[in-house]
Amino acid sequence: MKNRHLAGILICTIVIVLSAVTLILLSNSLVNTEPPTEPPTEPPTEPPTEPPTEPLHYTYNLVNIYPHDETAFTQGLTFEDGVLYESTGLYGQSTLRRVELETGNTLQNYALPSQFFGEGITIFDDKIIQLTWKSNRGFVYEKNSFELLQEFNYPTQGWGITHDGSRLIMSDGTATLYFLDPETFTQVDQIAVYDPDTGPVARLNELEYIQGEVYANIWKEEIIAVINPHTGQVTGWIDLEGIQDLENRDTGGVLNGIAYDEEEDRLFVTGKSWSQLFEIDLIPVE
Ligand SMILES: [Ca+2]
Repeated sequence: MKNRHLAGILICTIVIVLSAVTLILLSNSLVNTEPPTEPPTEPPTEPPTEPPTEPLHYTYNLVNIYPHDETAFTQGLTFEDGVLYESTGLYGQSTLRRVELETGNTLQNYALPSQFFGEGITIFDDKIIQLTWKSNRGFVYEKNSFELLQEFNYPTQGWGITHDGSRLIMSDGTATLYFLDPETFTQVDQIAVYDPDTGPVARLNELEYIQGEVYANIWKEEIIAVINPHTGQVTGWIDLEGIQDLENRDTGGVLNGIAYDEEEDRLFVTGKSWSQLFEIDLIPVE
């Protein structure tokens, strides 16, 4: 009798323990299968788009006139550390040079091999990057010594070049701007430049990145386009009509060369074989 009683107690205990374990497992599984209690998600939002706006129009005021070497067939121009850096074109005459703003004197000069036609330049960190016109060849120099450090290739013609602090921005005479990795020189993006009223804007030439926008000479015109580098839209037109007449002679050379002094907020323009370089202020036109 005693053994049967003990067995009964044992069986009851086992049943109770098993029931408890089952209940715990069940309750856990219930908890685990509950749907996640995340708040309802917002409906997907469209990426921000910038609606086209009418381009602004500018004319100019002359602030200063500086001498410019009229033998310099200007194809690239930029300003850094208080001096101009300039690239000149023509076969057998192409150079990279450092130029004193106030006198126009060439402080340092590097002659390109005669098979290269120099084009745009930009300074990225301590390196000068120079394009050539139809050779698909770019050159990288040490900024101070002009020592040639590297060459690279690109598939298009080379016209203007600037940078936005992280990417090189390049033109090739079409309505396209190309974005290149500054270390590998591979293309990482491109945009089509357009005016919301008139469509594609071709013949983009010498470039300068100024306060978040790309300024581009339009080849053979006394006009600079101000371009949003994210959308390609022209946000402003700078009409420099008459500036070439200030040369008071027919150089045959067109406006080409935009440089910006970021520290003193000065904007410089010149042209191919012009004897002067102009500092200008932009004046909005109603
Ligand atoms: Ca420039």
